[in-house]
Amino acid sequence: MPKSNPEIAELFDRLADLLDVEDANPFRVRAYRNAARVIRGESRSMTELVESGFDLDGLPGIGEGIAEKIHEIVDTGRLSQLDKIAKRTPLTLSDLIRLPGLGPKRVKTLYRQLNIRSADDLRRAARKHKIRELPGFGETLEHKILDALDRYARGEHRWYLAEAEAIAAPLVNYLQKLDGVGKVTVAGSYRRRKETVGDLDILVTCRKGVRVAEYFVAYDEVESVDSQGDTRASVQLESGIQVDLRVVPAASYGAALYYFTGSKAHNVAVRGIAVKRGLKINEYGVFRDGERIAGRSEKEVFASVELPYIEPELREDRGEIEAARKGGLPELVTIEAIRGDLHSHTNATDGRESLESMAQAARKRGYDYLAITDHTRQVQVAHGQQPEDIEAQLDVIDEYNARNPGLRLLKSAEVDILEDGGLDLPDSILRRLDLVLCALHYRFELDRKAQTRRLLKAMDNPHCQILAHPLARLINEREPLDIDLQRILEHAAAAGCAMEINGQPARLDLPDVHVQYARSLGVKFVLSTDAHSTGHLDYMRYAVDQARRGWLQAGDVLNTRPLQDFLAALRHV
Ligand code: DGT
Ligand code: CA
Ligand code: CA
Repeated sequence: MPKSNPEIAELFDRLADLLDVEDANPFRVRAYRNAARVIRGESRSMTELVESGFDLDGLPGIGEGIAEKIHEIVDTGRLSQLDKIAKRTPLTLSDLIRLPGLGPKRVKTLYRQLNIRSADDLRRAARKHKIRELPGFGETLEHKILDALDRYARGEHRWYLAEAEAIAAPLVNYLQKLDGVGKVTVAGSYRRRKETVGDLDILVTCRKGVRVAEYFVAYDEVESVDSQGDTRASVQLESGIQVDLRVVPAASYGAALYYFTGSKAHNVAVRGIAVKRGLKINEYGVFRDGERIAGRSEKEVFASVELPYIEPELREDRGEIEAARKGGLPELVTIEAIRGDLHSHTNATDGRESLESMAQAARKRGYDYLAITDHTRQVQVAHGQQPEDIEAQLDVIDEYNARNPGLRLLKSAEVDILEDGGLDLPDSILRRLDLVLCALHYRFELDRKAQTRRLLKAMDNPHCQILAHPLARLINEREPLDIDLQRILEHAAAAGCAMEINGQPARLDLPDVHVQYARSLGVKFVLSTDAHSTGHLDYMRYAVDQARRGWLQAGDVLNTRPLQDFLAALRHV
């Protein structure tokens, strides 16, 4: 089974982690991490590039040695150097690195100072409060580690939706290849487009007698089979994700799809309505007095309880059933409605590609506009630009626009929000921008009062038109800011400052539930990718997914508007 780019990148990340714990040459470690980032951001498939004879070491950050390793992974599915190191490292140590709050540096400390080699060692040490005494750890982290260990022990790791997609796509493809198979659909939280998924739930219809479960467990990536029957099977893949398979007859497909799409809370609520009408809904159909009256399609199932079709993204029992009853369901925004991307980086800061390449890629997607939002000076880790560099970039953009009609590049910057709530560019430059995006990149740990004040103050600057990734969280890695979000959203609504829904798979910020609430306050939104390469422009669909889960319609999203309309709809000084 060919490895996807995220899977290949993962191998390089693991290699970097393990070498790091071993105190290997930091330049090597960095080179592997860098390679992982490049591979993850590459829009073309590594496997296809290798197979077409493409010269990989032409890619930025990929030298000859790494190119060879990519070839090895594509050819054999493995990375022998990683296997070798994994063998001499206590295997569980490499798993500890992935716990939230840990990482190679801290795992190295645990290993060196307390000889911790496994999750059990770690739990024991934490319970004896030995962890909090280590330099750079502390009591909060000790609690966090214990929590993470509990979740880990219960097998509750959650996967980014984007990771789940990279794993599901080839599996769906494989299932479809079996003769006699009809529909193959991934249901569950995946179909509801939740920001993370716990496992994959796959539904298959087929001709009578086709042995789908048998074929499923023979999939190359299956590591272990937890259970297997004629119409169902549960397996764990090598990536660690669990997959549940259900085989259903076409006559029950709609009912099964409805049931396994969930959410459980939504299903329970709808089943309650059915019971009041003397109906029974289960995964086989809708029944009255034992007779099946619906089940072939989801529409039929909804119709049996006199509800219109409810989109999967809304099925969370967060008001959708009542809205459906009253004919008040939102008409959800779609990816086709998006006219431009408002958050992108070039190689002037931490992006990988030139301004021209980014513009070209946006043009290819059919966008009307693309905002170039490189970092400002405060964000040194991302090579933030000095004000004079930004001004020079604005001239380049003007020239580009003069030479290239069609797509309009918007002059912008991702202006850093300083610790006191000030903005990292003088008003004289802010005035020259078509669009001002503001975001917070350091001092994430300020207390609620100070952090709230910081964001309110930033929005008080009338130039601040969009607050980007407002919670600054990284899923599975960094907690959201501790802020009084209600106050901030009310302030944003009053000031006309738009909230971003950032499409990066680990960000998805603002998150869905807050989006739904913010919408009720009249907050406006923009959907953006925060692209650091042309490939990342594809992340727009993840932003759209979360917007839909937050009940947004095209009218709630400013970048569904044509350029002039869009610019006019932004807050103005
Ligand atoms: P996940 O996997 O944690 O991201 O979330 P889901 O929603 O995919 O949950 P999962 O995989 O446990 O189950 C898939 C769907 O199957 C779920 O959304 C609704 C349905 N389901 C599972 N167990 C039950 C149950 O006990 N009652 C009902 N009504 N539905 C269930
Ligand atoms: Ca699931
Ligand atoms: Ca499941």
